[in-house]
Amino acid sequence: MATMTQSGEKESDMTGPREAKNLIAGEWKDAASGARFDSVNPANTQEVVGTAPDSDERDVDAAVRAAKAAFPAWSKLSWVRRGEILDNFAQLIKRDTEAMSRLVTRECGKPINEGRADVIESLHMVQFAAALGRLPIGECISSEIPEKDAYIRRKPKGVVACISPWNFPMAIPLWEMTPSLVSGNTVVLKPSEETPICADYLFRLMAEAGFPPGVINIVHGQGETAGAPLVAHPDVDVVLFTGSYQVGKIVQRQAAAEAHKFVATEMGGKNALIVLDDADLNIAVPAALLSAFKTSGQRCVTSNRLIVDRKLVDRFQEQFLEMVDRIKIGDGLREDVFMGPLINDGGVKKFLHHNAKAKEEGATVLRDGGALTDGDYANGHFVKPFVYRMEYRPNTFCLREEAFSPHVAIIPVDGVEQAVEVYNDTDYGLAMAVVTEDYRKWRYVRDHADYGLGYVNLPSIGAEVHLPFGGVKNSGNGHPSAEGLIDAVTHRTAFTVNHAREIVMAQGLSTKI
Ligand code: UN1
Repeated sequence: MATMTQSGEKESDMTGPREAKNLIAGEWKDAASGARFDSVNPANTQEVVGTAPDSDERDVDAAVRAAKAAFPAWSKLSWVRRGEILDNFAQLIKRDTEAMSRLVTRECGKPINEGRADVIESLHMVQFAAALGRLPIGECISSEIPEKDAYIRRKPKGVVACISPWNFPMAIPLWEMTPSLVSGNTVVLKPSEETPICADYLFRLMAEAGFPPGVINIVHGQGETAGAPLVAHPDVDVVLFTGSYQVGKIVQRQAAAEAHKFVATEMGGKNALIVLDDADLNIAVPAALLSAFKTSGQRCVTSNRLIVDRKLVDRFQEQFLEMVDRIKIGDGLREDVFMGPLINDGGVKKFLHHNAKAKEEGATVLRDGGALTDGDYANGHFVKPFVYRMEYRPNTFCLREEAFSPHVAIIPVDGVEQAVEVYNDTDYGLAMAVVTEDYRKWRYVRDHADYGLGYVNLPSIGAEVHLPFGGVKNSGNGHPSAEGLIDAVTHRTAFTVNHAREIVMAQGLSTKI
């Protein structure tokens, strides 16, 4: 018998394939070409989670036009009113949390606890943006001339194009969309082609929450045929991109073709956990496990490098491997699973390539992670952790390039200064965690390492939405996501009012005519 979820949907509807649609100007639509693509469960690729429109530039153009047409009325509403609609949306996420979490796990493979965390992070982002509707935004400042009042006001920029990845299929689209919406912009989302059904779920809730037609638009499809025309569209004012460095730099170049267009890119990382000689191993070992293997190493804040002081590296290694051997790998819907599958075949190939390179580069392999292909693993993209020890050498591929998989190096170092030197030897600079009891040492790391997100006695994962999320070097172009995006999607405009009966100029400028 079909059971009902809290949202009133039949359980059978939740587990059967769902049909995602584009939402353009308030109407649910197929792609102009009529083509569709499948989204499959990475734990069992024979299970089709749903299908989605394979859109092209015609659909993108219609969505951008709809967003542009909706902008004048939406931007004229008060921040408070827009925040109230976001609050409606937050209530719907609360209602559907469990169904959404299970969908995240089925569509991107993350274990159910991580599916729930993704949905909770989404809820937090919507709550944060809704609250912004009632917080003081902008500034009132004094002028040189007492009779003048000067203000800095935040104005929405217009149409915001959002391009989001599959690894946080609920949270990251909302990092991008909710600061844009509360500040008065309209949006077009092109979600990852790996997780269209999660994005469809979000849009069905947003439509139910009462966003007016054209304010929120979604166009499903592939990067080249739907993402590229969206980035290039002349009526797009802002592009918010979260994804790989390789794609992000193309997006940056494409968006730069138009002077008015602003782009914020959030890209990869080759992050690290630094374990110093005085570290508490009861913190360092679990912090290493969480940093390396949550989401099967597929977070941009994953640590592929464990930089450990030589004085305790052997003890650390022994305890770390003992925990690695206890990791349960499998279908994430099982509550006891710690590591789900990789997202697709390309992810497995990348993992195996990085492992082979590490061997070539002289790694001492401690756990030889390969693909799991038998029994329960036969139809999914499952792999085992790859763990190796390696003495540091500059310009080593496996120590510098992001693997986006459970590929982990233990690198012995001598002291905090060398730890930071090794940490900085990559073109990325996203997340850094250090384990130490000594405030002088963490202060040294704080001031000399390149990162956007720094942690002490914690893993390198687990940022909260009311902080800016972003990195330096090739990890981003300096415009962080989540809280940080308000700066990207609004203009800070200066506005000055004269209350005198005559004109008095700043800088002593004469008004004599
Ligand atoms: C990502 O790594 O791709 O900080 C996003 C975290 C999460 C977001 C990660 N809040 O781990």
